[in-house]
Amino acid sequence: MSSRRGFLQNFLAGVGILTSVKALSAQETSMAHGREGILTKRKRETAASEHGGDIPVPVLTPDVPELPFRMDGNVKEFHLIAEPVKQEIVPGRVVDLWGYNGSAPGPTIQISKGDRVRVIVDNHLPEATSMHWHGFEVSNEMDGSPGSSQDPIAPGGRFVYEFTLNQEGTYFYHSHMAMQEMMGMIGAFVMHPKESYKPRVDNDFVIIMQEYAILPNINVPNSMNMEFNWLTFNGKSGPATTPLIVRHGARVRIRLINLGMDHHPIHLHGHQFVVTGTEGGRQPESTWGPGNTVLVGVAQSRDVEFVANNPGDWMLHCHLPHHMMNQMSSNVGPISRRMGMTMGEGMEQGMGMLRGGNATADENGPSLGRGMGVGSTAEQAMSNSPLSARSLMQQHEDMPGMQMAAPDVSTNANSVPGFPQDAFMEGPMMAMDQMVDKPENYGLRPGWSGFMAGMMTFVRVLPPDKYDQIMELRQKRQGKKPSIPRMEHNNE
Ligand SMILES: [Cu+2]
Repeated sequence: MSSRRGFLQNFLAGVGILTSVKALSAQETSMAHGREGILTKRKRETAASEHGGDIPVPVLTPDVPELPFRMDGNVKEFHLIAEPVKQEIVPGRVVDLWGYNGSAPGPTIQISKGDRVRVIVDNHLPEATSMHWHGFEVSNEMDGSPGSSQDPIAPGGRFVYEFTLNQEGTYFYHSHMAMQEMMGMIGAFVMHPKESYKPRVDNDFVIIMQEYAILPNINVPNSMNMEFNWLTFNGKSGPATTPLIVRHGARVRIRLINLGMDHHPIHLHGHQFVVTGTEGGRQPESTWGPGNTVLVGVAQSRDVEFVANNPGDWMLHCHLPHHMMNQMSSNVGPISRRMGMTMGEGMEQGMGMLRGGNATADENGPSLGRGMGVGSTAEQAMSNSPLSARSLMQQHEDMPGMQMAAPDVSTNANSVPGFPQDAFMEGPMMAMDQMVDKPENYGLRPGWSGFMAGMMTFVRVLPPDKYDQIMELRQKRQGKKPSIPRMEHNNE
């Protein structure tokens, strides 16, 4: 079998088409003998024999499509279209972003070390763009630096990039126009080694972190704002993020990519991991030390690996408290009802430099950190004002699918300074299990979705029977929906 065919099979396995059948038979055998160790060994042998070598498993980017390619001679040809996209961050919250091929972040590209790669970039945006290949060791004219290495790509224009890639690791592509980056214009570009690393991983995931400032009743991000209220993993905020599903005992790699204005300390529950790679590629094993939180700085990537030896539904999230929120903003009702206090007072206030009063005072609270007056609007003069549970629940009656259980608050709550903090932002009132129902969520504890927001997802470490159940459900769903990358142009 040619290695190209092998790679195609790997691709398909990665999107769940071939996975279950192969892994299952090996797995069933091993479980019958009750020996976990054999499972991994057999899977490796199966993969090695069927793919004609120890080829790395393809990456899976939950909630983001795979970019298909076609072979033109020995060149892998990809086609990216920079364009405005409608992105549903959580059920009912559709926003106007800019991305690639209908998605923000753009589709994931996977290649193997040594590949000759061509990427046709079309610009369907209303202004010029550029495409930078972040960390690529390519010739200067292929770097995508607007003005210096090439002219920007005009609206309606096209630029064809071509290079041979002799690197390995977690790279990405992005617009090199700064404000466009904050509209969503990034995608993962994974360069696989020819032979998988040792120890070999069973699952390989990509998570791209993005952040947007999109106030209520507005659909377009304020790309100048420095306080973000929508934080996403792969274009979704919790609970709409799709959990990473792994089998108990599997070795797992997660590739974390950050392109925004903030750094994100990504934390995994229940396990220790090691950082095995950066945006510069693989790190030597001598540098691997245990941790459970990795800081992914702006323009960086971090690969972490761990053995999923602890069964359960484990949170994986950014640990900045404000990044575990959805639609984080001050009380917003008056925006639609009356003129309130102007937001975005000026640059000093916008960046949090106070010249009078305290941070939560009436004169500062609503405007603090809300940008430099651009896209500013009005809101009530208190940032965390006491709320009536009843009125909030009445508002929720307009939102079909919300579970609307009563919040658990004491009768004197409104007399306690500081109340409310999380009472109306997470918990039973925010639960929407049904609205985000999907195979990967099957079997989660009822009400789970009320506590997942922003940059939060799960690593679900599942016993074999539950793992297989979810894989079957996922296969059924994929049979109905054409969410599979089109591979028909791949010349065999
Ligand atoms: Cu964060």
